[in-house]
Amino acid sequence: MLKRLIRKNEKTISIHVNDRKEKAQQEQLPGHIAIIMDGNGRWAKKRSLPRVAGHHEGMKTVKKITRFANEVGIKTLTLYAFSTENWKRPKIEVEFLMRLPEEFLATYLPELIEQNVQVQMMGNIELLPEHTKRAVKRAMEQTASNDGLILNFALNYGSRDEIVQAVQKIAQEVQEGKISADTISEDLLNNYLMTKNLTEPDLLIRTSGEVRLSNFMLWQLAYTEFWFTDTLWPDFDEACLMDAIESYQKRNRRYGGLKGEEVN
Ligand code: V07
Repeated sequence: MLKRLIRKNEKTISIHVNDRKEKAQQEQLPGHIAIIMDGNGRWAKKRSLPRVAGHHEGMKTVKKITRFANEVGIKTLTLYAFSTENWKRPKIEVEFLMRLPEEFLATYLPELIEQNVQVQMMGNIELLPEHTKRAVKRAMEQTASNDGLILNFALNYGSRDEIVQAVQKIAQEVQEGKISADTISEDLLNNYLMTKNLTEPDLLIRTSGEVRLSNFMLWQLAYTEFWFTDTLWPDFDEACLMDAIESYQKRNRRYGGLKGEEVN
């Protein structure tokens, strides 16, 4: 595994990711990490490879980071795999992307089961191709009783879409007399979102140098710490995740238990 070299007092100290992991585990970890996995196309372009080669390499990074997040003791990992906007990409690319969940699960589901990982999805799964739907539903079923890391894929997910769906459902229940309008609260709305069974993300990571949310978890990220890196997703590794976690812990320490709300 990668070592990071630090120059300190004229001495070069190498810190193994495992040491960093153990150190981080002695402090409060981000319970829920959400990642916008950007830069797969750019990674491929740099190598004169087709974009899909970047997506495929990105899938390998998903395995590596899932394994490591579980080892560190992260409780929930949400990964933005396919947005509602991604349908606008060339048909051939969309078709390739829609094969990735199957390929990923064919090679990795046994390990996920063994590692007690629970696979979840958020997004409009029903609109996925039949073969993709079958694979992801099977993975959710087969891991439903696991109580280790929750691996939550955002597939055909858009945050505004999620909020609109929630509002429609609430409006319908008001109309049917099941709830009254004056009981609508943040807590109630939370219960109509696709994340209703999850904690809010503590840490958001976006790779590849872009610094925007791109319609990802707009409601849920209200108090989340953001961490951006220029590293392209296929190049992202355990040491990068430790950078993000350590940065989170440093900020958390600075709050001294006040916890983010003192914005004034
Ligand atoms: C996808 C690889 C990661 C970089 C971002 C785009 C390409 C893993 C999955 C996946 C999804 C559901 C599931 C198991 C695996 C995936 C898509 C794209 C559409 F149950 N990676 N990955 N799905 N990429």
